[in-house]
Parts: sequence; C-alpha cells; structure tokens
Amino acid sequence: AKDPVRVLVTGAAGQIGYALVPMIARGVMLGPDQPVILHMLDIPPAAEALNGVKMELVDAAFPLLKGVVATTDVVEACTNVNIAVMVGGFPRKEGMERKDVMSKNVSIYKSQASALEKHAAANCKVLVVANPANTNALILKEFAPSIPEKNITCLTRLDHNRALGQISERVGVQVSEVKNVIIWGNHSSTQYPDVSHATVISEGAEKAVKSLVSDDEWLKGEFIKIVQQRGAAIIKARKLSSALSAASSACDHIRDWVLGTPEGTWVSMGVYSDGSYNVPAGLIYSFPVTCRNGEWTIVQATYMIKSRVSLPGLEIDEFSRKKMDATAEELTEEKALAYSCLS
Ligand code: NAX
Repeated sequence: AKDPVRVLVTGAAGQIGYALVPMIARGVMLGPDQPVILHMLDIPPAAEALNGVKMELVDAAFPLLKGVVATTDVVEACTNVNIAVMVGGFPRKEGMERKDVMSKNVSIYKSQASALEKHAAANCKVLVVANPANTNALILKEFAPSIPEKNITCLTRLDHNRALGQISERVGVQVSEVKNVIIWGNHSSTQYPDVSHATVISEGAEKAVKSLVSDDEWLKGEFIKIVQQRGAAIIKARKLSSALSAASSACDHIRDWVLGTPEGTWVSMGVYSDGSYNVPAGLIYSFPVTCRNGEWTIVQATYMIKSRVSLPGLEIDEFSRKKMDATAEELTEEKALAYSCLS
C-alpha cells in the first residue's frame, strides 16, 4: 500500500473547507488508491467549529483517511505536509478599503510562507485559493524563497471549469466533450476567458468552438462577461459565495498537477510568469499549462505556425492581446499595492 500523503487545508472551518475536506478524504484529489492524512488549520475564533469538522470526518469513516490534525497552530499545521491548499484569508467586508484587505492578507501569507518553508516536506506543492489569490500566492513565494517557484500556484481552475460549462450549454454537448479553453491572468473580473483554441467533440469529430458558435459577438462579449461575473451571480443566488465548485476545482487543479493532464489537453493554472506570451515576468498569472511527472509547463507560443503542421503553440490575436495585457496590468498594480503594505 502507498504511504499516506499529508494534505494541509487552511481556513478548513470555512465553507470551502467544509466541501473540500471530504473530497480529499474520498480520494477525489489524489486518487482512489492514495491514503491521506488531513491537516486542518483555522484561527482561534473558529477552533470549536474546526473541531466539529474533525468529528464529522471521523464519523464519515473514510477508508483512505489515515489521520486528522485539527489545529490553530501554524507550525503544527504545516509540519511535513506534501500538499498545501491555502483557503484561509481575510475577506473583504463592506466599506473596507482595498488596501486594508490587502494588508491583512499580506501579513497572513507572509507568516504562513515562513511556516511552510521551515516545516513542510521537501517539494511541497502549494495551491492558493484565498483572494486575492494571485497576489497572495506571490507574497507566499517571496517569503518562502527556498520553496521552488514552480511549486507555488493559485486557483483559476474554477474559472476554467466555468468556461467549459458555458460552452457545453451553448453548443449542446456534454462538458466532458469540451476542452482547451484558457483563463489568462488574474482570478478577478479582469480575467480573460479565451476560446480561440478550444474544441468540442461533436458527432465523433473534434471541432473548433469558433466554428460551432457562429455568433462571434457572443464569444467576445456575453460569454466572457458571464465567466468573469459568475462568482457574483452565485453570491446573488445563494447569498453565499461558491463553495462546492471551488472545492471541486481545487481537487482538479492538484489532481492534474500531480497525476498529469490527458494527452492533447491543457488546463489553466496561476503560475509564476517567466515572461511567456509577453506577460511580465514575476507575476503569478494564469496560463494554459500541461502537467507531467508532477510538473507543469506553460503551453508555448510558437512563431512557426505558418507550416500548418500541428505545433503545440498558440497564436494570439489582437483582441486577445489587449485583454491579456489589461489583466496583467491589474496584477502589476496589485503587486505594487501588496508591496506597499510590507513597509
Ligand atoms: P469562509 O469565510 O467561509 O472561510 C474562510 C476561513 O478562513 C474561515 O474559517 C476563517 O476563520 C479562516 N481564516 C481566516 N484567517 C485565517 C488564517 N490566518 N489562517 C487560517 N485560517 C484563516 O470563506 P470561503 O467561502 O471558504 O472562501 C475562502 C476563500 O476562497 C476566500 O478568500 C474567497 O474569496 C476565496 N475564493 C477563491 C476562489 C478562487 O477561484 N480562487 C473561488 C471561491 C472563493 O471565493
């Protein structure tokens, strides 16, 4: 039998945490043959609720769950973890300035970065879910310099999955028949959901979404808006923000990262930019990636597209370029704001 993998979930007493921990304990994140030990962290005011979640995990008698650590101590929570899913953070409350929210999260991510750096297992993989997700991940990276930058990511898979869902409804195919949408940039309303390279299996053949949805105006307008604003639509309907879909997407993110993406399919992940696609280096920006052997690789642009053989690169048109730059600009501003909170 495999050795258990230790998975940290911060903010585990919150609503995403409540949906996420049973998925992990059932093998949705790491596979049905992978035992896990859950490490759950929250803050002292939530300690009792956290203990209640631990009681329910015991009561659910998950065969793969080999242990549960429920704690308000960051060091205990981070010790020897192989995977860290960072859901805990300070939410924006009505009337609060952006800078105040940023400042709270910068201080949380700075201290949790140090704890992870000192106490997590070597090669620990980190996924930041808490907003502002890209910038929290960047702060975590800056304050955990010994964790390889390749190991620090943020969640845009929910946005990616939302885009797949919208295309599936529009074209009238199962969502599993849609692939290769892209979320570029920030997990915010400036994100760019891009279907330029997306395909659908229809009547047994793979076809470009653009050839099936003749309404280009919808793809360039309504579709983008729906995906960008979906979080707000869920809040309006549920009076609570997305939780089950966020938890499910976090499992998808880690599963594909660890176990690999299917041949010919890419997914969206917020990763440390190396300057690919002329996105400024040094931002955590969502790119199309493929994963193999536990490592992600940005799907690369190619400038040899003329040959028309199927090269893996993606061509970026002017419409896309503008949207990719706008969301990069927002991230550059967020980064500056985060840094101004450090001094
Ligand atoms: P909740 O408020 O239900 O839960 C957050 C939990 O974090 C609470 O239990 C709180 O006590 C805990 N917490 C606060 N500070 C902490 C700290 N320093 N250490 C450990 N735990 C701490 O929020 P929930 O709905 O679960 O959302 C969690 C985060 O995910 C939010 O920041 C939210 O904005 C973000 N989201 C990100 C998404 C994404 O796609 N990247 C989508 C869903 C979600 O909106």
